Amino acid sequence: MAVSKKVVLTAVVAAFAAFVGHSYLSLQRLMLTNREVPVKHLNCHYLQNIEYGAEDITILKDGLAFLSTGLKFPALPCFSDDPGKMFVMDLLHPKPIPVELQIKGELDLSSFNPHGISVYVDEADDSIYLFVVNHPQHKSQVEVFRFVEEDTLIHLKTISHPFLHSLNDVVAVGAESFYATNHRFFQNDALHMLMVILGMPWCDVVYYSPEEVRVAASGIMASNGINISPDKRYIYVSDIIDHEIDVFERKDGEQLVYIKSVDVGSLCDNIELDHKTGDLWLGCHPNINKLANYNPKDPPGSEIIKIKNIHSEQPVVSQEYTDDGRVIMASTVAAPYEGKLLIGSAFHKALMCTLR
Ligand SMILES: [Ca+2]
Ligand SMILES: [Ca+2]
Ligand SMILES: [Ca+2]
Repeated sequence: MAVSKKVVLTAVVAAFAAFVGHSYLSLQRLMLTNREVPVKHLNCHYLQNIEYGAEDITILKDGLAFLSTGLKFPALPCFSDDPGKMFVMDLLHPKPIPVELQIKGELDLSSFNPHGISVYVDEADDSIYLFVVNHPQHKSQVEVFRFVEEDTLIHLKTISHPFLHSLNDVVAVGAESFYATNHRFFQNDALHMLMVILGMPWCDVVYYSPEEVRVAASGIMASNGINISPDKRYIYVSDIIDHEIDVFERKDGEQLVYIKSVDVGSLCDNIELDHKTGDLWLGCHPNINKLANYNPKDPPGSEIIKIKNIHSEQPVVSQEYTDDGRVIMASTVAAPYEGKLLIGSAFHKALMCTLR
């Protein structure tokens, strides 16, 4: 009896040790813990007024850039206690400078914590709607604003729903409708970690309209950035810990049909599109362990990746900019516009670079 107890105990300890070892190795592989990228710079300068992160940036066809800044997020460094802010910048200006947007309406600005953003231009009357993922008190909701005059956002409404539980990014497809990503399935940290270690693809994309809220796509390990092709036919989602971009086709009735995934070899965050070429530009984390365990002496780096011809048989994935964190830490977004590139970060500064 004593012998068999010993055998069982030994087997349990061995199984536990094997699980711990397996977990450690899978986390290293998912977080690209041992990855270092050689520095590859462009001609860039820091944007004025952006010191505490511009997690998401998007640029309209007429050169107007919107930036969400000052994100506070569990496990991410944050160097300011101020609430988050929205900025606008005109890239057609000879010396573009981000200007803080004044927010009017009912929104509580003291807990404003903006994350992913998207703009919808209503072609009927050129109205500009800004959709912003907001985490007041670490909750998840979407704020809808209308951009008026040069520097004002009018808050129209707050959208919250049980399906919109762990929001990261949003892409507007109408003045009142959008797709949004949930980057985790479980709220509980231990269960979330277990899901990641076991590689469970349980994250989703949710479609929202005033008439209907439903899961539009699932089978994703961690859905982060989301965006739409210039012809509005395709939706792209970054499956950040699976190191790939998922491509979906929009069908009648806002049904999303999975087409394929493109490997990027990095942990890519937000997705922006070149309006003219349709190329995808990705702000990525070359080694997310350095972001999760922030050490100013060995800071998290930045990596900007471009995908050309994503719908062809052989998409071209190229590294356009990398840094070891000495210039810019933790890039989350890269937005191109007419030979310029804006690079934003989770908690650090933002850059404007020249592409040609
Ligand atoms: Ca976005
Ligand atoms: Ca995947
Ligand atoms: Ca993001």
